[in-house]
Amino acid sequence: MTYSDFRSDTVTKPTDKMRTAMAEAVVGDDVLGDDPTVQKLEVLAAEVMGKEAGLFCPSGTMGNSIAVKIWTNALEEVIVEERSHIYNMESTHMTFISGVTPRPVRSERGAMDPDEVRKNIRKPNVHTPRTSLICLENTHNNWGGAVVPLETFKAMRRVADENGLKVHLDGARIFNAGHASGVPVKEYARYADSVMFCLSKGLSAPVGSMLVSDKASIDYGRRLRKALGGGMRQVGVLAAPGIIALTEMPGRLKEDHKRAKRLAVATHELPGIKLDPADVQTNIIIFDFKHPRITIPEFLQKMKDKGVLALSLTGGIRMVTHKDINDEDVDRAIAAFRAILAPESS
Ligand code: TLP
Repeated sequence: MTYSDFRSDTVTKPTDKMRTAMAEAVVGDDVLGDDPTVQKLEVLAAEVMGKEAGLFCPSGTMGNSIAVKIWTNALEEVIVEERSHIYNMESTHMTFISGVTPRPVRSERGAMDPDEVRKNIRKPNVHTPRTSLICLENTHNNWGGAVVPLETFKAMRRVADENGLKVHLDGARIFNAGHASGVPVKEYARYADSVMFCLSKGLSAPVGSMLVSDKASIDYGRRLRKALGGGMRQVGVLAAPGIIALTEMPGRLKEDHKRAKRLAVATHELPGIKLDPADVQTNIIIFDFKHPRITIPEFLQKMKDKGVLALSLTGGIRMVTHKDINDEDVDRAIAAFRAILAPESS
C-alpha cells in the first residue's frame, strides 16, 4: 500500500531538480574550507536572514545545540517556552552539551509574556545560576504550528537588552511563519542574535539546517560543530539541494497551510476530536483525541490500515501537511477520519 504520510514535513523527498543538483554539485573538503557549494549556501542563508554569516549543520538539533553553546557558559540558565522543541524534544542537549539548565516559562500559544520572562530572569549567587539566553520558536511546533507574533519578538529583545541576555530563535519552520503572517523572515530574525532554520522540513531538502548569526559567533560555532562531530567533507552534495530548498521552495508553503486548514475544518466536529480549526495557522494540526471506545494507538492503527499515517505526540495526535501531501491525500485522510469516527460507525 502507498501511504499518505502526515507524520511530519521531515518526510518530504527531494525534488528531481534537487537530485540533479546533488549529482552535479561541485564539491571539496568542507572541513578544510574547500567546498564552494556549501559556502554558497552559507552566504545565501545569512543574506536571507539579514545576518553576517551562516553555518551548514546536519540537523536542527545540532544547530540549536551549537547556538546554546555559543551564548552560554556552564552554570548558567536559559529561558525556554514550556512546550518548546529545544526544551522537550532535543534529548536535553542544554544540560548534556552546554552544562546549563533550561527554565521553562508558560505562554499563550508560544508567545511568552515579557513580564513573566522578567520574573524568571535570575542573577547569580551561591545558589542560583545566571540567566544568559532566551530561546524563541516560530512557528511553534507543539502549539500546532502557531505563529508567534512579531510583537513578542520585539518585547523579548527589549527584555534581553535590559538584562544583558542573548536571544536565539529556533526557526525550524520560520518560512511557514513568514507566509502565514506576511512578516518577512528577516524581520523576525532582526530581533534574535542567532537563528536556526531547517532546510529538511517543508522546504524538502533531504538533510540539513542553517545556523546564522554574526561572523565571530559563526566562526566559534564552526569549531563547536567540529567538536560535536558535525564537520562534513564533500558535503556540497547536500548543500546543493539546500540551495534549491532555500531559493525555490518557500513560495509553495502556502499550499500546505491551505490543505491543513481544509483537513481541520472537515474533521474537527467528529466524535473524539478536540480541535479548533481557527488554531490551525500553518501546516501543523495537533488535536486532543478522547473517544469512548477508541484509544489513540487504536485510532492511529485504523488510520494506517486506511493508508493514512499520523503521529502521537505529547499526548495528542499530530498531522502535518507538506510537499508530498496533495489534495487527494487530504481527501483520503478526511474519508478515513469519517469512516473510523462518524457517528453511524462509532
Ligand atoms: N521536529 C521533528 C521532531 O523532532 C518532532 C518534527 O517532526 O517536527 N526545532 C523544531 C521546532 C522542530 O520541529 C525540530 C524537528 C527541530 C528543531 C529539530 O530538527 P532536526 O530533526 O533536524 O534535529
